[in-house]
Amino acid sequence: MALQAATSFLPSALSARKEGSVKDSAFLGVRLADGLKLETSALGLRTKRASTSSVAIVRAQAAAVSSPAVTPESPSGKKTLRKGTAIITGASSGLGLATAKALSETGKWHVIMACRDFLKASRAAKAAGMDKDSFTIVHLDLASLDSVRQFVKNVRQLEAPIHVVVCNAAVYQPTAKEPSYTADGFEMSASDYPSKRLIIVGSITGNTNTLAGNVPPKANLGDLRGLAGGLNGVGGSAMIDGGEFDGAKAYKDSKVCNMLTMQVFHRRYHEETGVTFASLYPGCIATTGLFREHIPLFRLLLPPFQKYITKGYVSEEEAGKRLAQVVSDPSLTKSGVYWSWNNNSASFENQLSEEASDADKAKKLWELSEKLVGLA
Ligand code: NDP
Ligand code: PMR
Repeated sequence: MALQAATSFLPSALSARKEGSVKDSAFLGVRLADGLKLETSALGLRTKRASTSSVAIVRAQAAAVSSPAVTPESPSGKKTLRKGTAIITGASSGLGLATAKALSETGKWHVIMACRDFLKASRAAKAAGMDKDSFTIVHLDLASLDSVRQFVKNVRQLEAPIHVVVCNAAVYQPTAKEPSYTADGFEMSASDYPSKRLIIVGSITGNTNTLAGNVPPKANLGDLRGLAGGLNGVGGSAMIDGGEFDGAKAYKDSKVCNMLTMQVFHRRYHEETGVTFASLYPGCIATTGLFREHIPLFRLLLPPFQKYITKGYVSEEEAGKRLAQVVSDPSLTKSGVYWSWNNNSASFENQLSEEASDADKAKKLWELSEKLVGLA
């Protein structure tokens, strides 16, 4: 599951365990040491004992903002205007890049492009015409927990408060006959401000309450026995439900995990921290690199099929604007929500499938993920 480690697995690594009245917060597989400086305003991960040194904090991560970032905390008492900072995983192409561009163009955001290929990200940002002062590229390979931990260290060194994290990176391996694995041995497919947000990109194809979600192979996590077995294909299955490997199903399953993970975050942290947790289906962005492993004929036919038959097509630019809206629009602060857009590009709160809203499954997914990344 690794990659969607980006989305299901990694975010689920943001754990907070109650130990008496003290709470540990960890992020992306990294538990933070006790006594770190508290940066709750930027993070949104605030604890009830925020002033005690035993509260562990995450400086370079989680949570979020809405547009102009106004803080009333200057010594003179005057309000100052400063930029929000958003981390976007997989910002080197497709939706992530389009969102980075849309945010940087507002002039109100600095984007940390969390990418595995520095050169590609740099070229992509340049080709997109992004102002070089509006972004920083920080290396992140989500297929390695060591890289994730290093990324957190690197971001902390930037000493920038992080206001939004967008878990966007993904791989889709529909033609793979055999599973591929991350460095840690997990199957690869398996992501003082007005508001603070953590966004995990979901999809319609993981929701079996839709036509698109009923195109075989359908998402189904079963009883999570494959995940419980380590998802490593060694003496166990590489699929979350414990079945035969199927690349297309692995992707859809990972999207269900993304949407479930968002809800666990919401239940565990929203009330206490005020952070908005949300997921979304941005539309079918049929031109992105997501389909790079599909046969050329499929890549040729998918855009017209989605444009003229399903009418689910959306351009990368439009999808980027949609995700940027979920990042920063002051009206989209509701937490625990899965956003979609209608034909007029108006956002609405959509219904998740029965499985993608199963609270017990979500809890089990979270707990198993915590164990697998060594946080529990
Ligand atoms: P792209 O393939 O264009 O973008 C995926 C991004 O993820 C790339 O930047 C890629 O980096 C990055 N990535 C992949 N593996 C890793 C890794 N191990 N470490 C770090 N980054 C990695 O696809 P999309 O833009 O379409 O996908 C973005 C999100 O949108 C995904 O979550 C996807 O599931 C979701 N989505 C897409 C839809 C669509 O129709 N396209 C529909 C619904 C949801 P690199 O450039 O180095 O390959
Ligand atoms: Mg789908 C009815 C609307 C609809 C929508 C919105 C999508 C989105 N798809 C729809 C319908 C159909 N698709 C139908 C009727 C078919 C059968 C012909 C169909 C087929 C299909 C395939 C083979 N569709 C696909 C594939 C893929 O390989 C893509 C996929 O499932 O990746 C996991 C895909 C997609 N269709 C979508 C979207 C958004 C995808 C992209 C993947 C994603 O969810 O991120």
